[in-house]
Parts: sequence; C-alpha cells; structure tokens
Amino acid sequence: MSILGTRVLRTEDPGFLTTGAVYTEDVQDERLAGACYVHFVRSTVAHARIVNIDTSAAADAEGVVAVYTGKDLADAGIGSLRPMPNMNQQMQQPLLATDVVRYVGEPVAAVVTEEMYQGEDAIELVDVDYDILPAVATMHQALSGERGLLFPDAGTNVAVKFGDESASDPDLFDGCEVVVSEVIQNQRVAPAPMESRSGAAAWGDDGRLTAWIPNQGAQGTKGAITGMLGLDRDQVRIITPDVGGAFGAKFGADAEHGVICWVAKQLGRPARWSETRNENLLGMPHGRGQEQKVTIGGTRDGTVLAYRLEVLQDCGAYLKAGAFLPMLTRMMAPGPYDIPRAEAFTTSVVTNTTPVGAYRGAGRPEAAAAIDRAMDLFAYAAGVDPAEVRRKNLLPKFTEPHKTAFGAVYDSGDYAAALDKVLAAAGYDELRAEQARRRTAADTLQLGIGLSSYVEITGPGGEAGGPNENGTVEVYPDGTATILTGTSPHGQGHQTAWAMLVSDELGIPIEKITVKWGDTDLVPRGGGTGGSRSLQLGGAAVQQASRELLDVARERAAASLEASLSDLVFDSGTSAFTIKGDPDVSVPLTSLAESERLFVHTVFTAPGPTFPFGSHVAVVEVDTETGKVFLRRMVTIDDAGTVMNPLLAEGQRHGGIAQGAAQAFLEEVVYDDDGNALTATFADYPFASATELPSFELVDMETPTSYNPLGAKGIGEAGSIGATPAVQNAVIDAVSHLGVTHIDMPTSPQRVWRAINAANGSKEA
Ligand code: MCN
Repeated sequence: MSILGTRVLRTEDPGFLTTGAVYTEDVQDERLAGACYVHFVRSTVAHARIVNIDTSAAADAEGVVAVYTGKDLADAGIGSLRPMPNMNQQMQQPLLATDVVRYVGEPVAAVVTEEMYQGEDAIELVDVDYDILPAVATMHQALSGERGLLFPDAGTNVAVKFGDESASDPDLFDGCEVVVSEVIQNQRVAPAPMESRSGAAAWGDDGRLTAWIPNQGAQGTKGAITGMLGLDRDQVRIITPDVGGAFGAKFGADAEHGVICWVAKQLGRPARWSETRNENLLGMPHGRGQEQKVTIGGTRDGTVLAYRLEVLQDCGAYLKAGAFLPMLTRMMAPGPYDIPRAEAFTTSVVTNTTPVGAYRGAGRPEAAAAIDRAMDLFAYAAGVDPAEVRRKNLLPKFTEPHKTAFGAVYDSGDYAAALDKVLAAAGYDELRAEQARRRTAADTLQLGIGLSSYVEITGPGGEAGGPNENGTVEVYPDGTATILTGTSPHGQGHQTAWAMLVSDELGIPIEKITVKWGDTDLVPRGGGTGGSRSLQLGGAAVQQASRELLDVARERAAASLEASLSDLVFDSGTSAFTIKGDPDVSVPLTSLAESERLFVHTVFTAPGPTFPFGSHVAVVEVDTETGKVFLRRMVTIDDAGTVMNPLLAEGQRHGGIAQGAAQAFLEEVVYDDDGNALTATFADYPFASATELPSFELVDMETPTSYNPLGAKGIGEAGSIGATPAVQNAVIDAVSHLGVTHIDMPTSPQRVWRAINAANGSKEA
C-alpha cells in the first residue's frame, strides 16, 4: 500500500527538538579554526554623501585586526552588484558604500576583530562624516523627483516598468453601471526569520573558498558570491547548515556575505559574521511595498466587466527581487476571475529605504490583495453580497490549461467549488445572520466576514524546455539509501517528503534513507527552494530517479536470476525482485548494489508552472469604541493538487495563514519623513504570535495537476496569499454598515478607529 497521501511524521523534528540544529553560527569545523569576526558599520542616515571615513580610532582599539571601507574593495577590483538585465543598470550597489549612502542600515565599513564581542565596541569608533542629502522617503517623492535622484547618472528614480501604459484603453469602463476606484497600500513587512543573517568563510591552500551561508539554494548562493568577487565557479564551495527560516529572503547572497569572503582572503584567515536582530530588521530585504490603484466596473447585478490595476513598487535603495516582482503581480492581476477587459501597469521606483526582496508569495499576494479588495469594493457599491459577486465572476471549472490575457497558463482549477465548500464549512449564512443581529443591537463588538478567492503560480521557471530540478538516488548493499536534491528545505520537511517518495517506490524504510542538499560540491546544480517549487519539481525528480533506478536494478536482477525482464516483478513490500509465478525465487534490491554502484541521477522537467488556488473566510470582531480587531476564525481551502503528506501541507498552510493574516491586521515596516526606520527592533515591529491567532480551520480539496506524476502543485505560500485580503475584507466588512468603505493594512486600532470616526455614521444602520 502506498504511503503517499498519509500523515508520516516529520523525521527531521526529533533532531531539531532534542540535539538541536546546527545553524551557521554554531558550525564547528577545523577549516574555521582561529576565525576572526566581521562587524559592519552601518549608515545612520538615509541619504548622504560620504565626506570622510576615519577608521584610525577603531583600528587602534582592542582586538581589532583590520578595518575596511568601500575604497579598499574598489582598490581590490571588487565591483558593485548589478541589477537584473532589464532594469536600470545605473542603479548598482557597492558591497560597502563608497561615495553615497542610500538607506539607514547600509554597510559602510567592515571592522574585523579577534573576538566577536570586541566588534560591537569597535564599530562605534569609526567616524563617518556625512553630508546629508534630501531623503526620498516615499514612492511619490521618488516619482516626482522633488527630493532629487538616488542615482543622478540614471536620470530617473524609475528602475523598471511592466505593461505599456500608452496602450491603456480609455474606454475600458464603457458600459459599466457601477465603477469604483481606490488606492490601496500593500505595506512593507519584514521577513523576520528566527535565524538572522550570518556567514563563515575559509580559503584553502588550493585557493578555493568554502563559505557556510544560510540560504534557500546553495547553487544560487554560489552564483551570487562568484559574481560579487569575480571568481570562477570551481573556486567556490557553498555549504548550507540548518536554516532557521527564510521566507524568500535568503535566496542568493547579500553584500555582507561577499565582504566576509573577501575579508577571509585578504587576511588569509577564516572570517565569521552574524548580525543582530536590529541589523536584520534594517538590512535584510523587506517584502511587499506596493501602492495599488484599483478601478473596477460592471453591472448592478454584480457582473464585473472591467478591471484596471496600477502598481507603484517600492524597490528600496537598490534593485533586489522587489524591483522585478510587479511582473508577477501583473501576470496574476485578474486572479481566478473571468474579467472580459483587464489591464495592469507597474512602475518600480527607488527610495532611500531598505531594499525590497522576495517575501512568502512574492508578487502574488499583492495581486490577490488588489483584486479581492476590488471585488469587495464593487460588491458593496453594487449592493450585492460579496460571496455572490465572487461566485458570479469566477472562471468556470476547467481541466485543460486556460490562458489568461496576461500570459499565465492556469493548469487546472475549480474555483467556484472551492468558494462554495469553504462558505459551507464556515457557516456563511449563519455568520451573516449573527452580523445582522449585532448590527441591529448596535453591539460594541461588531462581526466582520471577509472572503478571498485566489489563484497563484508555483514552480515557475524560464528554463528552456520548462521548469526543472534534478534528483539522485543511490541504494547501498547495507540496505540504506541516499537522496541528493537540488532543493533546499528550511522548514518545509523535504527530508521526510523525499524519503517517503523513495520508500514508496523502492520499499526501503524511511529511517534508512538519508536526504542531502545544500553543498555545491555534492550537488553542483539545483534551483533551491522558493516559489513553492520543491515538491512538483524536486520531489518529482526524486520519484523519477527511483523509478529509473528500478529499471537499472531490473536489468541486474534479470541477469542474476537468469530470467527475462518481462518475467520480473518488483515487490516494494519486500524490496525484492521475484519471478512471475515463482515467488520463492527472489533477489533483494540492495544486494544488486554489491558488485556495482546502484544509483541514478536524473532531471525532471515540467511542461510549465502550476496554479494552486483556494478560498478563505476570515471572521473578525471589531470593537467599535477602540478600533481593536480580534481575529476569531480562519476557514480556508488551499487546493495544491494531490497532497503528498497532509501533515506537511497543513503545517505549511498554518504558517502561511499566520503570516498572511498578520500582514492584514498587525505588521508594518515604518519610515519617517527623513527615511529613519522606526521599526528596527521587535519592540516596534509587531509580528504575530499564537496569542493573536485562532486555531485555523482547514478544509480539504484536491484538484490534481497533470504537469507531474504526483499531481502536486505548491502549498508553501498559499496561506500567505489567501489570508491577507480575507482578513482585511473582514475588518472593513465589520464596520461597513457605519459607512466605512476601505481601511488600509495593517488594520491597527488607530486606523480602524479613525475610519469609523471619519465615516461618522454616514451610513448608520
Ligand atoms: N507538499 C505536499 N503536497 C503538496 C505540496 C506540498 O505534501 N501538494 C509538501 C512538500 O512535500 C513539502 C511542503 O509541503 O514538504 C512544501 O512544499 P512546496 O509547496 O513544494 O514548497 P517548497 O518546499 O518549495 O517551499 C517553499 C515555500 C516558500 S516559497 C516560502 S517563502 C516558505 C515556505 O515554503 N518559507 C518557509 N514555507 C516555509 N516554512 C518554513 N518553516 N520556513 C520558511 O522560511
């Protein structure tokens, strides 16, 4: 009987919970013996010319080995980080600021000390003389140019645009009886993984660099480091220790990682670095950061005819993934809805703030938030129930790929079924009745019900021939097996999942299977873990490798048993080949590895990305006197095709829903008008804990994809995509009878209270 689809417990957890994980900071390795420690002097101002950096006092301080500035790197021929090809190429980031600093937290100098603790004091002694420039603190200041340009040579603060605004249809909303428009803030949030950024670097006598860096894909990290330091690929080995969460923010490598590798080379001595939480909140790329103008129109019966999305994306000071993500927002603009006329345009601008990168969902939660807020705005304006409006406008069920006007090819979907199921599970009609009762009674605690229906893209990839991933399976005579994978788990449970796949095919017990990843000498190629790609590509590769391994083994079994191939049967229960009709004659799989290695390395290629979908219902209570929001229920369907291990998938949904909901009502990175970061500690940046969240009610639904033999789509980001608009819509719904039509995220007590007071009972029930 297949173990796929069963709730196999996570095999990685006993280790994590007992002996503990080995994070980069914990790595004990003889190559790192005698390591020095790197600390970074970071800009305290958002925008300034560097007049002078006086490192003399720091250089004389106790334990200081060396102090480096951007000039040292430039003198050594280390260039700047180049933006992606289609972006403004003038907007380059030096590893350490040279002439200008562009955000609070930007690395300006590196102080190297004998002991870790000495660095904290020594960085205080570096005296940077700044000539303050006007800070471009907001996207609108960037667009207008009123506070100048971050990169004067570029002649603009615009990094890239997607969609041709000049082709916008002036008649898009013709024939619409109801047209609504709103400007929506999809605010900046911090990924805030438990393990902040760190790294360790050592150069061997052979001139090779080994770097331990927490990452989401060692191969991509290797590409980033070789690019920064101008090294050949075979000069670098990246090792990935345990990773304490990443959420999209640990793909590749940051400037600091490049610096520590360079420092280790300069000093001929290993170097280590670990940042503080304060540095993490300032330095690790933030997520989201969009201003969205939505315009939606249709007929009074609730049929949507036209939708326009205009996005302003905050890139922060330098061009990380954030500059590019609006491309995905644009691609997913209409979501699961069948909108006859839709257009979307995006503009990414640089500001004097921390760079924006990928954060769980990366571009898709922004699209889902915009269209699902727009659907509610339209529903309230048309006077039609939001559930009814969604039902009316969802794409009908399809099993053959469906191409949208934005070029996305949705593989399979049944969006209305997801909505109906989740509404039934939530008891939607009863909730509306309870809401009406509280409104009539003018209760202080009003009930809000918010919906979202989303579709997202997972496993994307522009590789020729389709998105792909490699996998290697080797079986040993002692009955064990090893898997090498190009994915790189950091909480998702691939050790369990990949072992399940091999065990299912080969009959080797899960506990005898080792899964290895994250060492570029061991696994030279791989796409890592992001975009919820791992199971549908990496898992599929591991399954394919197991099947191909069985083919190799079958040949050997045929020779060993002197039987023809067609007479052989593999019994995964006993992990042995037998002869049809003669079950007493058998040869165990593992014994076929005795005379010759038994392994297969393979690449699985999918026809395209897959498109998971779902519907969320959020139920909130809002205190109309204080504006405080209480999230009471989250009922969700997150359909990721065939689920391989419900325990793993549910864990992913819980984490994603928590993060998505937290964006709606709690989290926000805030800057003041001078570009000072006001949320640089956990005292100021609130992230959700179990205290603020109810236990989520997960409803099952599986619509398999034909794009891989597992029928699986991605689940890793689904929760964070559906939850945000559902919770935001619920908060607004709770006070909509008072005349409130929109409240920006996070729906803090102050914002909600102000919205209620601004509406001032303009639509008193
Ligand atoms: N799975 C399943 N059935 C499916 C789909 C997935 O059983 N139909 C299982 C898989 O076997 C895997 C897990 O669910 O164990 C997630 O698989 P998948 O959806 O393929 O996503 P990835 O493994 O590629 O994870 C990436 C995704 C992303 S992009 C972010 S961001 C994210 C996330 O995963 N960051 C995380 N989840 C995280 N979880 C933790 N704990 N920490 C992070 O930083």
